[in-house]
Amino acid sequence: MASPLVPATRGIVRMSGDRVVEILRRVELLSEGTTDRRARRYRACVQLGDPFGAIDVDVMLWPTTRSYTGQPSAELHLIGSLPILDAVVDRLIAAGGRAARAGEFTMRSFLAGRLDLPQAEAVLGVIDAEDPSTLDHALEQLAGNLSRPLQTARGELLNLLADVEAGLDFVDEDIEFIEDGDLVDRLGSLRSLLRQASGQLRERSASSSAFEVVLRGLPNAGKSCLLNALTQTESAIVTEQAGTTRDSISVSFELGGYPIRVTDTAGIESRPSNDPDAEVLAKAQEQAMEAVSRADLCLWCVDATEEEPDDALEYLRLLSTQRQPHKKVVENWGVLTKGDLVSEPPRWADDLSDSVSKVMMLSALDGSGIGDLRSGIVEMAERIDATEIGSVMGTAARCRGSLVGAIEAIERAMEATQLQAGHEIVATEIREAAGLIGDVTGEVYTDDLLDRVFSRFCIGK
Ligand SMILES: Nc1nc2c(ncn2[C@@H]2O[C@H](COP(=O)(O)OP(=O)(O)OP(=O)(O)O)[C@@H](O)[C@H]2O)c(=O)[nH]1
Ligand SMILES: [Mg+2]
Repeated sequence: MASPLVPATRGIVRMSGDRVVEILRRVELLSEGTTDRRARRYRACVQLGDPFGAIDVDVMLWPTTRSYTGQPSAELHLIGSLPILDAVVDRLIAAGGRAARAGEFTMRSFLAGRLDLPQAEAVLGVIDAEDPSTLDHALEQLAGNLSRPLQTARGELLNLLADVEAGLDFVDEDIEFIEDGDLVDRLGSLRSLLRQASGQLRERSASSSAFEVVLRGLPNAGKSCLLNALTQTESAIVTEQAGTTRDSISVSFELGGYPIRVTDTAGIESRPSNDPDAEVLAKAQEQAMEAVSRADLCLWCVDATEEEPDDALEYLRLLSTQRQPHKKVVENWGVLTKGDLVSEPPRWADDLSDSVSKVMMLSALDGSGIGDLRSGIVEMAERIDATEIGSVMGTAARCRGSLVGAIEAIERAMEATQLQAGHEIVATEIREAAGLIGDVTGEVYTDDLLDRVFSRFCIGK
């Protein structure tokens, strides 16, 4: 069954295999004489007996191998009642069908060469997607806009490899199938193509699956200063005046190989509605709240020089009772800012630890504690990544690793050609590069990789 096992208005039963046409005939969803080989959609009726009687079904039939799975297949669209769907599945099984195993549809499609590994993982991404941005990303990947240029590159590498290896067979006769200059040129253009693909991947993973860190706190707590120190940029304006930051500011960078995005927000503040700044301030708070709802990690900044930061502590207490609905893992840490101005943590620091999972003191001015914050962020990104293996984020990281390896192998091949180190070495490097790209497009695959991808599909997908 392709539809989820919850009540819905329409249900879908999907079938694939050599006997689809035969089974449809047996349950009278296809009339005996039909031999049309084109894909088609038609309405028919299935007899389920008591208590359901006859049920209308929209049948979509792909009678030949030109289908998603590369086998004859069909989809039965009908009313979404679970007992009726179960009865239809039982009927099909009685007529010679068998229930699909988890991921079997996508697996068949993959084995038939209809999907490559990034696309198969993208199907998983679509199923797993928890928010619209992950879903968009998965759909984009499914459309194969990464796969096609990589397949072209791999094909071209295999052609080059064939030329180089052919030359090796005739080395005694001094016949060359490809000039060294030509070889270096063609490797060079492949390198540019792969660099472009790798850049695209980096951009994509930075925009949609970056680890999100959000800075919050009262006005003047030192959030903007911390953003600049953490990202080693001058992205945010810092002044002595409370209320400097209005629009949220995001900076993307990499830490320990992870794409991280830090967002600085306006200080927590509200004004009476007759205040001239009330409207812009309310909008700024909305923007900040939106950033918090996307956050993997929220850093609650409290000025360590404050005597009694009651407002900040009260806010944190409230916060500890809230949950972000879209994320599996979210953490809140307390950050005592301006640590260079105090000799020891303030006595209210203990109160903070009731509401957050970690408290740290740092100074954006002298840099103390910033290193610890960075390594804490990397540690958490690693932890999240480990729980999301096989997800879109994992795919992007894995693909990028292989592409970087392929680019390096191509560079070594170019160097070996220029140094006339021998075409055996050049061939080895080209083979390595083609293999690594093959890992990405799924043409070379290992059993455990396949298992990892397909075992996580739900049945019917
Ligand atoms: N000594 C010291 N001063 C700091 C530190 N961090 C920030 N400041 C000062 O604190 C003031 C406020 O810093 P900002 O970073 O603008 O504070 P903010 O939280 O972004 O403030 P708003 O944008 O107004 O909400 C500035 O005068 C900074 O120079 C620090 O680590 N040490
Ligand atoms: Mg600021």
